[in-house]
Amino acid sequence: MTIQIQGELNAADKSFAIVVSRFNDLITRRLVDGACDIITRLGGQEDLITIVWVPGSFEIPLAAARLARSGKYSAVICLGAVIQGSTSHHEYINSQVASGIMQLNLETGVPVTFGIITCESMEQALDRAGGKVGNKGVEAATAAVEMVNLLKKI
Ligand code: INI
Repeated sequence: MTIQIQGELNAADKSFAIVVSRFNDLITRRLVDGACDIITRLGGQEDLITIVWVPGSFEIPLAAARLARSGKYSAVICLGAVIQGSTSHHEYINSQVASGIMQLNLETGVPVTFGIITCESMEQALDRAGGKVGNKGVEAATAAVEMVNLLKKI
């Protein structure tokens, strides 16, 4: 018989840090709302959620690193919105932020989830911030809850 292990979607008594970019805050505020809403719906407490605002997505990994290493949080949830412009600027931000966040997961052992929308237009971003394609903040927070519980078992 196979052994199958997965993390429960139970956020009770867990503390979460949310790092969120102020750049494109029309979008990122919706991601924060989605993340906080799902954490409390999964049994988490609002007073165990800390929200840290940074200027732009590029600054997310440094703040997330400080939070992950502090030992105060069960998981760190990273939220941002990088919308493609007329130059390749966004590509540098996306690749650096994604690899910075992955590196933090492996170095700290603390789940650091990726809720950064990377898309071509404001319309696509709105679709992913509570519109017709869901909410990346909800996804990233749900993944954080699941990983915290999974890591306790393996
Ligand atoms: N930051 C974002 O979060 N999203 C963007 O779309 C974006 N664009 O397009 O420029 C952006 N730029 C700012 C960047 O994250 C840094 O804050 C800035 O370069 C200072 O380090």
